[in-house]
Amino acid sequence: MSYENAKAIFAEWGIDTEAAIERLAPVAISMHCWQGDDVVGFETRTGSSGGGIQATGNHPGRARTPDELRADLEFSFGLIPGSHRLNLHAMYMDTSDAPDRDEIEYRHFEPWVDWAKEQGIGMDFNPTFFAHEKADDNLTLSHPDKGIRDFWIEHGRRTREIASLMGAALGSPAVNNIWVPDGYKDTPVDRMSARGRLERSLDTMLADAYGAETMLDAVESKLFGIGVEACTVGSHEFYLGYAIRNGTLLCLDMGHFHPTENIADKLSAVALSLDEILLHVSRPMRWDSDHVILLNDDILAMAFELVSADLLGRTHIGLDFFDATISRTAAWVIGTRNMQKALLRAMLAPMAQLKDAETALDFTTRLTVTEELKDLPYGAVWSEFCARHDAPSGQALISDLTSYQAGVADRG
Ligand code: RNT
Ligand code: ZN
Repeated sequence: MSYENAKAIFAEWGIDTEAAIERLAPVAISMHCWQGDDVVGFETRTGSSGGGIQATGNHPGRARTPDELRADLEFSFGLIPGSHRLNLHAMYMDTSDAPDRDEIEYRHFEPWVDWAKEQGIGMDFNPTFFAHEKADDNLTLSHPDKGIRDFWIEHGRRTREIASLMGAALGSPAVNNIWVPDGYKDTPVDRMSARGRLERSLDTMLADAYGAETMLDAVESKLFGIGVEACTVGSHEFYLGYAIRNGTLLCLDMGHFHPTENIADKLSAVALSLDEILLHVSRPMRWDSDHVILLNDDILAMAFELVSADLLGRTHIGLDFFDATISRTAAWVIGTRNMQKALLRAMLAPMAQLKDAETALDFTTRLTVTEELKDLPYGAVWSEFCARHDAPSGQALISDLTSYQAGVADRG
């Protein structure tokens, strides 16, 4: 179907496709660097895997150097309509030095910032509290040993300074997201002390003040992880309270709740108590499996809530998935485009009509409209959006992805 025909069909519903296309364009998605190399990073001095983060698969083409990762990112961003952001983890330093986590400095990340400047994109940042010998017990900021806590506090303090310098250099605040793996495999007897230690470590780590125009702090909760099945110190309740008390962002990762919980439902609830929210959009399958996001009901519900509750202005949309069984660049491109497609669908909904029906307790109309909407020609509007941003869709997208993957398949 042509865009003009689709536009006319949406117009019959009172929906302005041009307005939706304009509204979607400035929504920047923060694409996570770690899909490109299976969360390995570029440190030379650590080889530990503590923290329970694991990618499955050995598909050819894993980026082994910062230059390879940047090349893959440039290619991928080229196939994603609009201008987006790079979300970098501290373990992705680009330097010939070998600083330990408590020794990192801005200069170790400067090549990334220079590259982002060239690309005209913003950056976000993350301390890396895993894949390190001092995280092998799955305890970092809440470790009973003060020396280990101090090591990780220093790491976190440094990432905040680095994020602030990144944000200043790029003219857009960098969200610095804190996720720690801390927890217990078996049932602990003193959860309170562990949570007290985590809180005090965070307080110390966050003591230095940085302007919101350069850096924003976020804290990410989790239900459980591999190796910490019994108790996660930084649970949802812990961080919800922490974020409200301390004015940080709260990061909601879609893989970090019970499998039947509706994460989209949480947005409007936490938004009443928080200024800003960070999302890790992900696709858990039976557990926090971090599959590439599909255009499925969960993502559509999340996008719908962001638009319906008018939260796009205070929600940072980050992605968090990693699959090493498929082309890594295809994973980025497909996942990021799916997030955009979901937002486009939400922006093409007759929101006022639906809200009016609900207010009038006319649930029949609400149901009829939401179901009829599913047959509207979203694909034609999406292709038009892609074309206006010089991004391919359909067969052209597939052939671009396939030929790039063929070019990286011989990486060792
Ligand atoms: C882990 C968290 C965290 C990580 C990244 C790499 O369960 O989701 O966000 O995936 O920091
Ligand atoms: Zn996450």
